[in-house]
Amino acid sequence: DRQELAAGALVLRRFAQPSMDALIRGLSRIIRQSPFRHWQTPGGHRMSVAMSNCGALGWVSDHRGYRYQQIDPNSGQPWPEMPQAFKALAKSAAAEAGFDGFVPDSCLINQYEPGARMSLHQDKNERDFGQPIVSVSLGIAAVFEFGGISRGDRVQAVPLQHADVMVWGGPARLRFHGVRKLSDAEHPVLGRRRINLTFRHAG
Ligand code: MD3
Ligand code: FE
Repeated sequence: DRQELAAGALVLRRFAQPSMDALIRGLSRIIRQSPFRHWQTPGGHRMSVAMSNCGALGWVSDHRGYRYQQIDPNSGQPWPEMPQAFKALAKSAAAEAGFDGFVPDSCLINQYEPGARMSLHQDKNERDFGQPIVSVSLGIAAVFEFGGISRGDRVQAVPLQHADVMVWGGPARLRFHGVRKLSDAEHPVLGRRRINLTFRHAG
């Protein structure tokens, strides 16, 4: 099941289902090595979403700003290696949207507990906006907000469920987006949370 929200914005419903066991095993290994933590925004606020990363580059935020870096600041070590099953899923989803040869070097792992949200923003910390972004939703359902190229443009509400995958490229790459405050629910495998994997070629 395939839905084009706008030019360059593709939703692939349940696309991650065949890889689910490997994704969950990979996730638990990563989180043992680099546990979820709440970054501070450059303005000094604690983010409601807890984050970790795997792959060569990890997205971090602190009083100095947002950036990608090779070292997990909490451990002083490189981020956990990106599991093969993560790379393979990101690559095949990107190919579905016409981005053959996508090789992610970064996977940001966002954990939303009930009440957590992500306000409307653009992803602008990557070097090459010609590279797509692939995102994978796991756990309880959330409402994704998909806006336009200006902050004030109207937003489309997109319900996202366990195993749904989205690919953002080309004209959609710099559109505003966010996640509505998560309602309380329980997923049989992941419990009372939503996890989102975001694959990028950041370097
Ligand atoms: C649309 N995460 O980490 S993923 C983020 O569900 C982020 O955790 C959300 O936005 C989440 O930056 C949404 C989907 C996504 C990612 C990047 C995009 C949608 C996008 C870039 C451009 C347009
Ligand atoms: Fe984003």
